[in-house]
Amino acid sequence: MTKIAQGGRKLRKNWGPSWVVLAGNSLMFYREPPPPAPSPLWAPTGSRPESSVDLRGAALAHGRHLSSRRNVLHIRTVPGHEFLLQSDQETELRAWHRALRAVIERLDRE
Ligand code: I3S
Repeated sequence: MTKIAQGGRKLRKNWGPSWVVLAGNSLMFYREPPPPAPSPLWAPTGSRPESSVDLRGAALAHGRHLSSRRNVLHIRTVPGHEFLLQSDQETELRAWHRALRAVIERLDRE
């Protein structure tokens, strides 16, 4: 994962591994895999995502024009935060694309 814009302002890419959790209307990025909740290890600071975005109104696109990597998905949120997700497994990225599209479409209908 790399963030490429914050509030419409372009950021320098910084690719790194991320644990990505789709929960409700949010997509959350963790540095470490979150322990299964409820867990005594689930301390407030330890469980805080590195970043989290509201998917309402977000746009998804193939990221081929934004990266030389294969299987890249571009996410742009309403406040102008932009992310690239990449997986070596095409099927994994397709699954992410489908899951995110389903949430965004559900939110569009509300
Ligand atoms: O879109 P860019 O600028 O070609 O992205 C590459 C750079 O971020 C590069 O770092 P430097 O800014 O230090 O050159 C990264 O190492 C590359 O991974 C980025 O390109 P890809 O195609 O991997 O997204």
